[in-house]
Amino acid sequence: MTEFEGQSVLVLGLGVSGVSATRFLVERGARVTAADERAPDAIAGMEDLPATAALRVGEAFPDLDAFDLVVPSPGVPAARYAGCRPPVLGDIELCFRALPVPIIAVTGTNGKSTVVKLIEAMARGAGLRAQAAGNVGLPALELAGRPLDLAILEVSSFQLESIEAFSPRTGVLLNLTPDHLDRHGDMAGYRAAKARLFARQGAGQTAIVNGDDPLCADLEIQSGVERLEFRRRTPVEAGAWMDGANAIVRRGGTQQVFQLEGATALSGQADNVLAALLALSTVDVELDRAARVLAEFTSLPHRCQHVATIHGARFVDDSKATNVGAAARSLASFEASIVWIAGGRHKGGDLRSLRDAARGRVRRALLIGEAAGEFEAALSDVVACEGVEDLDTAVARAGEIAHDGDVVLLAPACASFDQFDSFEARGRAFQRAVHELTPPSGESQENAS
Ligand code: UMA
Repeated sequence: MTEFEGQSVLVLGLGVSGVSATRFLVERGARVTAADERAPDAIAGMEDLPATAALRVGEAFPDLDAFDLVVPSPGVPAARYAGCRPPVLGDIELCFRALPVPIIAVTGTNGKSTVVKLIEAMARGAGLRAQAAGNVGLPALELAGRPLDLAILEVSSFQLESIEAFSPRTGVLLNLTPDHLDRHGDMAGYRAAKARLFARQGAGQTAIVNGDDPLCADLEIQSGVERLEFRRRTPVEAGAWMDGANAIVRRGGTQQVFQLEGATALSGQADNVLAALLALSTVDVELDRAARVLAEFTSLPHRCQHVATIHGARFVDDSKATNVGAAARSLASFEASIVWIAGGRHKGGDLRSLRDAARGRVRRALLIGEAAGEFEAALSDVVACEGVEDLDTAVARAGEIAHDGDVVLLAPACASFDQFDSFEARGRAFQRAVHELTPPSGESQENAS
């Protein structure tokens, strides 16, 4: 007998999470109605639904008050179920209740997927049965019933709207810059949604925040919860920071040093590495063994991904930096002088806020796409700007002007849709163009993907 046995449950939305929630609930004896407002032929997972689920597709959602429980998909705005009679529990909440293993939950505006995959790889490297899920793609409820030692959940602000008792063993907040404001109203609403990650934590649990980001560092942490922070360059009392190429982790009076020299693919990702190391320091794992994985971990595609070194210049694909905050972080993460490729379709966000990260670091900004003129207007007094025709031309131009030791960084601060179908397509085009640049004899284009 499960807590769902005989309950009448309404699942809202039949994307991957709704389909997985429907299966989970039916298997536990619930009477499930699965609803989606799209036409049935537009819904990819229909054939994966259990035959016993009642379907309401291609029409408005039924009356929520007629059910015992409502399970919304992340893409269904909270306003659609606010104030309804039955309890509302999203898949992260259901997963939390179903999993008997420690959960590390990671949120933030940028870097979430990289960090959960990094933690997963490191934990596995240290011998744990670890699995990443949630916003990263695999719905959280797919973890239920799996033989696991550790679950790592990427949780979005959307998913945090439909939790109740969710309190991860370790919560990680990476950073906060404007995103999804159409759904959360303003930055305060977005931050409040993210803050729910820590709201139900208690003794024996840990909250990890980015100490360099005031919007994260100032968040209230429950009393009795261990608070750790990571900072790019500043030593902290409890947490982690970088000292040259070494990551230092200080927790509970002891300090460990991890040499990251070999982790070239992760250069530019200090925050992500520090957050992952800190998160793993809170669970039962040999941290030294886990950290060895850092030398082999390849960044996720198009997220600060090292593509090649040509004439001593490193070419880095951060096509996923589709907003101003992500691009600023990307720029600030390199010490070297940068030839920066930016532009595309501006999604909003003040381009002038890139000035601090660009000043003194960017040797030349090569500007593409619809927003090229806006970038020039916002930045030309702090960096040398040059409008170029398209991404191929930008890469060729970067190949001409980049010096030994430079980084050629694609961090567009824009959506790709004026020129490409997706940020992935833009990243692939960048990588193709880089591989077409001829390396000098004896120099390899390593780490190509
Ligand atoms: N729907 C309605 N009515 C509505 C809204 C949606 O019927 O008012 C229906 C749509 O017709 C559609 C379904 O709901 O069929 C879509 O649900 P969904 O958008 O929640 O999509 P899923 O496929 O379940 O994917 C969700 C996450 N999507 C969103 O948060 C928008 C995925 O994150 C996540 O990987 C997946 O669950 C597994 O947990 C994607 C994402 O874009 C990658 N996330 C945002 C981000 O990273 O910025 C937050």
